[in-house]
Amino acid sequence: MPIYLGFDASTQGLTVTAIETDPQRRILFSRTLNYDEALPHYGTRHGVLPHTDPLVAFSPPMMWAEALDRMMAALAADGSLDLSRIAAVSGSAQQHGSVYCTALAAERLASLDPARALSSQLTDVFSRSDSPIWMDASTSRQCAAITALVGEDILQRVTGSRAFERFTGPQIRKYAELDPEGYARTSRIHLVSSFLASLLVAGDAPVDPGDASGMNLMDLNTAAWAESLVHATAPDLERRLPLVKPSSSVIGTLSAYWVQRYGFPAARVVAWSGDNPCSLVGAGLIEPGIRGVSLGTSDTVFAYEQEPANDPSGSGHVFASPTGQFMALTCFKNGSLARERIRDEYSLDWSGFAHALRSTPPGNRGRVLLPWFEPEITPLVTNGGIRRYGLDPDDGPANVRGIVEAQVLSMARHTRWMGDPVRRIHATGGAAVNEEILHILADVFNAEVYRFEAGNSAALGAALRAFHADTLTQGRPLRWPEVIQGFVVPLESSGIPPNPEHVQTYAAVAPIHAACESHALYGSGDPFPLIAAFARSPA
Ligand code: XUL
Repeated sequence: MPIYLGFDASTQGLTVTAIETDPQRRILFSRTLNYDEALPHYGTRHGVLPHTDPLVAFSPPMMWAEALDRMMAALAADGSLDLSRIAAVSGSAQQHGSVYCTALAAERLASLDPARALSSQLTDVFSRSDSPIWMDASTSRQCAAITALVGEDILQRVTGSRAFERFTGPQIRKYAELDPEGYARTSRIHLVSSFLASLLVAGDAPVDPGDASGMNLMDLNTAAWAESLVHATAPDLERRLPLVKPSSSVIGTLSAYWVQRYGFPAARVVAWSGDNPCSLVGAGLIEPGIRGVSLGTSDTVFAYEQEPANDPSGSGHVFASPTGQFMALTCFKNGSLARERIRDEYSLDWSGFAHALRSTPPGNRGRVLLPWFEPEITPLVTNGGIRRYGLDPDDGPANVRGIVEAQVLSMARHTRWMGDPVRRIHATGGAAVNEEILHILADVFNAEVYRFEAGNSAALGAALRAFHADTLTQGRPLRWPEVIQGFVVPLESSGIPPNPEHVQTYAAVAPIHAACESHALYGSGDPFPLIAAFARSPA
């Protein structure tokens, strides 16, 4: 009876989910380690190192290694899992972040001593001790330089995205420009996913096309590095990049370190991927017409695509899907941390937050709060700061409704390019437990919203990918609907239908929200007459 493990190294913590597929399909175990709480010696806040420049966001790669070591120790110590049944392991990680390794990394990994903690053996493997992560927005200059060399149209057509500040290519260019010596000392640049996979196999892991599509370096059609992009990014880059291998590749087995230190079997390790491609699987998006909405540190909206279809506005992305097709994705940076800021500003807990949503009218009387505490990815906002339109800062409940409505209206408007009428929404991520937020999703998108047992769809998706690859290796491949069956089952209490009256309200509020956004970003027409007209209209 095999067990499959799926890890998810997110911005704020590391989760592991264990599943069994036989005799019954079920989640056996799930645990999360929060970086700030469990590893305070790294000094992170929400998993990110404090920095004076609001555009910069770095995390220590050593912290991710130590978290993995701790989690493997916790799995072994727990006693509820029969480790000997673990057949395959895979993982998911926050996308775009990069880990810079020296030539010593291969040597150190090949000779790990099971008697000593992992982190104490990695002290000289990094050419830089910090990793730029997806929240970093400090590479506008590099994006412009790469775009000038390659052309925006080609960038978007070849890689699925125009140049984005958080994407790995512009980050590598910045490092090569600002610290050419450090860059010269770097012999391998990993993504967070391939770095953690490398630790499991004690070797040099490849990246999968799903995560590699977040780099501005891979040709989406061939799943290989695009030569023109690699050249436009940094000198002599190709030899520093990992191989790109299909998502279902078995890349090795758990190394002697894990076997001898904790008693794991030499289980197959399957290529890791990005959190969004893994969520696509874990949220059951293996057919068109469904939208995934992940309410996490970042809020993302994603969809399965048979063929790549680019966002004409340039703010969305096409990534490769681990199932072999494509995924459309738009990322909103001000997700859960922005909701938390409002919750804290009005001294609420989450149940008080939900109560505020219940006690205020849909549409918020036309008043709008733009939630850009941090510089925003979609729409592009370079100077953070929230904006209120018609909202009294002292009115806590209205501000709570204001932030959630603005987030969801923004999601709906900026993801229309994904095509296919939305039949249903699969909601995942921490905030998906809040039913009031799901009602707003259902009403704004005019689609039924479902929730699932596994709160962390990325970790579940990684475990399901391990299962899929394992059966493939054994010559009895399963189709994806068979892989997810029994795991991606809507919770009984979910299935929130849109309320037709509220759908109409949001159809009327959407242009007001759009006008506020244009006013805040481009100084276009004053939206107050629209707000006043809405407030006067019969309820
Ligand atoms: C996607 C993105 C985020 C990170 C967060 O493009 O930047 O969703 O993957 O984990």
